[in-house]
Amino acid sequence: MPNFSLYYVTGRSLLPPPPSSYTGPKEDYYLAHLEQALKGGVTVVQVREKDVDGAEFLEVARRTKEVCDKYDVPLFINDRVDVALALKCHCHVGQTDLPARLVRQLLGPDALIGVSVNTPEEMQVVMDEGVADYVGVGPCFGTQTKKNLNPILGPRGVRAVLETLGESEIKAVIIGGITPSTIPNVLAQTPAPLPSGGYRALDGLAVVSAIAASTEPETAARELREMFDRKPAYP
Ligand code: TZP
Ligand code: MG
Repeated sequence: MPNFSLYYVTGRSLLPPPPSSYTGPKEDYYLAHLEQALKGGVTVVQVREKDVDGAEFLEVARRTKEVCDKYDVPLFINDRVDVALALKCHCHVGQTDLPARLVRQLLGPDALIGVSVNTPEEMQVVMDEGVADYVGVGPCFGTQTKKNLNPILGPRGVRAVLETLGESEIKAVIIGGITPSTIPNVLAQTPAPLPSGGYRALDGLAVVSAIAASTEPETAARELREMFDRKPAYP
């Protein structure tokens, strides 16, 4: 199972203009920016590009995979099981995409599958199905990045989902408004006490704009990663 500590979901429309030090083709700046983020400590990448389709999406995903392979970082494709299959990538689906069970049938036992979860009830369904390797829990906070946002959970809502997850082996990352200023509260308030006496805490932080919109993606990723890795240990 990969290390989910810093999960970067791409969003090319959020990228800043290339700096003057960048001399490559403008359309390739996305890849140079991604590579910096990987150097800074991103551990998992998801291609999520809502405004491209068809051959263009496939090409973005293919080139993203080349960069991720170089850093030995797993790549998830958002929504598009066909593209995940074609490129031998992992796949992330939301509640209204293809059902995780079908995604598993199509991708086989070795692929990793992630599912978005907004409520304890949705978390329970994912656990009963037994197909997903991890869940993306959110949105924790408000965000401009996603249209048609589900109800905002806040750290308490995320903790309720983690309580349902309990001691399950399914990993959990948090998404939605995760930035260096929100992370301290997230890390302090989300661990869910378990009947056994321990805590169920997050396995990682998922971000779009905190990295995608940064002019210094390596520094941004390093800061996020360090904040997560420094989190207090729960008994
Ligand atoms: N799913 C729930 S919130 C969100 C997604 C894809 C967007 C998160 O973006 P940001 O910029 O990290 O708030
Ligand atoms: Mg989706």
